[in-house]
Amino acid sequence: MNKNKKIYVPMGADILHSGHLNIIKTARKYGKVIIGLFTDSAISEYKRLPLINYKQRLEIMKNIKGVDQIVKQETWDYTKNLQKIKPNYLIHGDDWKSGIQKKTRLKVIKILSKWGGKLIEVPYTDENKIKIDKDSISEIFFNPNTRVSRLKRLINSKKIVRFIESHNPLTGLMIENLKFENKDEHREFDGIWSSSLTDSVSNGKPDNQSLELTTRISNLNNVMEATTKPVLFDADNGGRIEHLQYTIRNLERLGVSAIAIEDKIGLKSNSLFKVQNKKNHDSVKNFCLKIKTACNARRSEDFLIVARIESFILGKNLNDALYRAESYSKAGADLILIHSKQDTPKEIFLFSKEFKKSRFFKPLVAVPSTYSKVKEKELIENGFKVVIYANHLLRAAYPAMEKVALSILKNTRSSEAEKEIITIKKILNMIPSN
Ligand code: SPV
Ligand code: MG
Repeated sequence: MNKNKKIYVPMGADILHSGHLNIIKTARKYGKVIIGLFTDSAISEYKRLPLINYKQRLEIMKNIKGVDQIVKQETWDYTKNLQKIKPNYLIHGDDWKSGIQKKTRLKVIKILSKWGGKLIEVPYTDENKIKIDKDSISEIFFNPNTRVSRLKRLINSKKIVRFIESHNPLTGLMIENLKFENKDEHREFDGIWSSSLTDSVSNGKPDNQSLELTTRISNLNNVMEATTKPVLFDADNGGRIEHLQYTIRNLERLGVSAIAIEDKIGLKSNSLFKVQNKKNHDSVKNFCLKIKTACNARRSEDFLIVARIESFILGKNLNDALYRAESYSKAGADLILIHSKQDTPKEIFLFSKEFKKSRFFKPLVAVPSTYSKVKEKELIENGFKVVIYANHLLRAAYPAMEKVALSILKNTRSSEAEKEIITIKKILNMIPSN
């Protein structure tokens, strides 16, 4: 080993296996091993958040034989670290010759060549071949406590955290596994929105709390069981303040990551209805008390309280919304959901522009149901950290089912509908143990 030579080894090292150790062993033969340990944010740019957080991974790495130094690798672009360290070699698995990382590879070769550095590629170790049983590993890591914390970790790691509604375990499973990938991007839903609207409607009830909280939580339990992603629970106005602590504890025990409570009182009606009763706006004082009660009830600081402002929904102005945002933030809210039923994001962007100036600023949540043309990039640019697609799966399912049912009525058989529906085998295969 030549200690004057520097070897850069980028690594996520979430679950260490013999593949990682082989790379380190190979690197040692060439010289001093410098691990570029990916941060949670770097990993979540392209992959799911690691099971083990950066701090823990760092601690493990420090104790691996043959590792001389560890540096933070904050993006998938190695340029900054390479230019600083000027390693003689970079070692990487040979799996990046195609796919998302192909461009990075070419860039690495070019940068290294500036000081005569070389890329060494070792055969990639397929985790499946070394019998890593991801399910049993997940079981160790996905206990309700670690699940609760994942939303906070995502918020700290990602530019935007993407939620979509799920109203039953099967939709939850779909959200769990769905991915979009092209040559330089990877996208998936980060979490599940447990919507009062879609829960109520899919149970044949209006969105006015006639579907009781206990029933919603008990249904949610089944969604929690089938999934691992963070859940944000829509608790309407949180119910009676005296009951709120029990709701919070119940949710936390299930592994839910956050509760959204809205500043409305009286008989609840859905926020997207045209006609709203201004009198149904809670007082700032009372709602702050609710937030404080919620904060005091939680066992873990990682369980997040989302305060939802209904000022724009109820026809109030920007000043009202801003005053509430600052007050709710001071009361302890972790995130502010600013709701709107306009068809453009104009009013919420005016709000975020002003709120960003406040020293009580908290990350913002958007629910672009009516202003659906807005792109996530614009939300990011305007200070939003969470986006919720609040009702889309239920709205997608209903017309599809109606079309098939109508086709059966029309044709007095189901054959014509076959092309519209998935096979029984596929639907059964959605359930992991099948
Ligand atoms: C829900 O999905 O239940 C919501 C969002 O609370 S909204 O329907 O816009 O009120
Ligand atoms: Mg709701």
